[in-house]
Amino acid sequence: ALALASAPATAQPTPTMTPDIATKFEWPTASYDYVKRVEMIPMRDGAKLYTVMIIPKGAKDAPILLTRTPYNAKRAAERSLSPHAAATGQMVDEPFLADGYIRVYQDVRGKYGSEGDYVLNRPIRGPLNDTAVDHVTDAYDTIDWLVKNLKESNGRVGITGSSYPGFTSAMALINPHPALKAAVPQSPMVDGWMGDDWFQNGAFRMINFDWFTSQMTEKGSGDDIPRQAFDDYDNFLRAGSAGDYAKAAGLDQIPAWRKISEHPTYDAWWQGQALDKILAKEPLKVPTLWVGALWDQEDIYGAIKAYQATEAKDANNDMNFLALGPWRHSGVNYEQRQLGPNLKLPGDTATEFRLMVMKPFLDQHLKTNGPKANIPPVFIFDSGRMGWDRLQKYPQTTELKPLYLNPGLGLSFDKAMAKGGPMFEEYVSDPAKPVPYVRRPVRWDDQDQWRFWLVSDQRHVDGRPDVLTFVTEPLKAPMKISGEPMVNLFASTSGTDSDWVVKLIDVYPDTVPSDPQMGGYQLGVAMEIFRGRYRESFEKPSPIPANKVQKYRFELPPTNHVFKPGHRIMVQVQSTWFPLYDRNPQTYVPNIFFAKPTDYRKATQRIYLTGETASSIELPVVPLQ
Ligand code: PG9
Repeated sequence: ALALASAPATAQPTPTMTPDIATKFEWPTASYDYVKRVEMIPMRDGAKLYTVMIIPKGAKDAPILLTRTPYNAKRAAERSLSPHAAATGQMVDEPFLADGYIRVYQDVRGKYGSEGDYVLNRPIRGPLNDTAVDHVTDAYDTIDWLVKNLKESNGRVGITGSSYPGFTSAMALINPHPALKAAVPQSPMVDGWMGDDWFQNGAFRMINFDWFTSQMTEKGSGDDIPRQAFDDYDNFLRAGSAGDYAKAAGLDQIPAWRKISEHPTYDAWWQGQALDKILAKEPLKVPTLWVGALWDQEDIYGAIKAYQATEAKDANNDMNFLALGPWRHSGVNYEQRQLGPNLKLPGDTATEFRLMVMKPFLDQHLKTNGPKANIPPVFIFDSGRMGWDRLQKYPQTTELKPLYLNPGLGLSFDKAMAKGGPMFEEYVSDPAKPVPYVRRPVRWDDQDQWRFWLVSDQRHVDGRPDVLTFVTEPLKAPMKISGEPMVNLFASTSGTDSDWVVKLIDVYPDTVPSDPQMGGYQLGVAMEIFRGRYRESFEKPSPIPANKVQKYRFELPPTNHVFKPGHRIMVQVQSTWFPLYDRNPQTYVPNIFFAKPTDYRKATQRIYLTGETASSIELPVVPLQ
């Protein structure tokens, strides 16, 4: 006979009009394979920081992996509301939680559940921070609490996270707590003026404005800036200067924007916050694996520069490690099989990295008697060969070989001689019609457009009258570069200020039978902008003398790339990259944030190609392995 389910006997039936929202609700978690513990951890100044701990049930002698984030610790620790630990943390956490690690997420002070004041990129205590606390002390106090209060732990802590959490990971390395045994800062924000989120060589990354409102209009999540038009190219262009755009969007109410707009140059304020400079002072005390991405659209600078700054004092080459993967910003923590609609990778390179390098590295240092990891000092992807290289150092060479921009829009290792005076190519840069950085419409809320724009086909601007394109013949033999190429541009402008954008591009053969959509593809290998007013000093900008040849020397982002036979090498030069960067008015003004509409003027730009003023890109050419 069927047993009929019967309602549990209650003393009184629930009255119909009882409000139906539970007064208190808790998931029954008895069967879960982990415990989630939430604590407000006290810091030395009394502020308490919201901290979530995912503790596998039965954990003992367990390593701890910590992330300190401004992006909502509670949410980070609940990717899914699952009974399984491995599904509740982020994708990157799966193998750690499955292996018994304790995973900890904490809101930085002043954000989401944490008390205290939020200061964007809170500087270390000293001239820029007269409080008793910074991310150094907050990391220290947190680690101290964790090892004293988590009886399941083995007292060994690692710290990791990407971007802002990469920055807080790097901060923990300064006067580290003795229980901090390893760090994996991923795409850390290291120098916001030189090359991470806010500026690149002094050109302002205007596209970031939504970050101010989404992060700093509320303690929790704010919104993006409302848009007039569908295309952000129109929205930013109509606004005028970056300052005008910010004002119209109400950003003057946000202190972080006011501070940034008051510091347009690389002054003591920016220099005092540059983490690579701070980290360079002392040898690393904690084994550190710096992780960067070759196509990082937000923080392409931090990982490589922090690695280079700390490498000098790594006498035995056993504390400081570098990994550069074929990824977008923070892509290391997700799947990376393909970048954008076209560029295919040989598999899920990010998961492969996490399992082959990151996990063994942390296991070695965090597990009790952790097994030695088989990890080279530098693990870097070759973005032409499409495979990993294991290197002893990076860059592989400091000897650079100039590839010259030749008359007739050629590109070769031969310098052209001046015949009857220097030769040049010219274009007119018009701030009223700036070169778009992606094919329009430009949409900040199109996550894929933003995330993968660095690999987008540069044919979308090739042929524009304000973009010069120099190209080699198809290569007969492979050529490998491994290091940071150096731009050596000799240029004049008819204005008194100017931006220079230089892109090193791999042009695929006309036909790629195995992957037809890659036929003729123009893949950016390393691309950078330089604001001309800083050619002599980043601290003290100066007007450019009109129509006089000036030398602009600046580094491109890191490369590790084989240009294959049949491919061609291309260099594109232009003077706007919009609205990723604010427009240079091309007339010298004290602060470009507040340029007036009449300051924006067309300019004739000349790139010099011969003799003493032969422009080139100096390449770190290395033998093929
Ligand atoms: N790139 C972001 C950021 C870091 C630091 C400051 C501001 C923004 C991030 O992804 O966290």
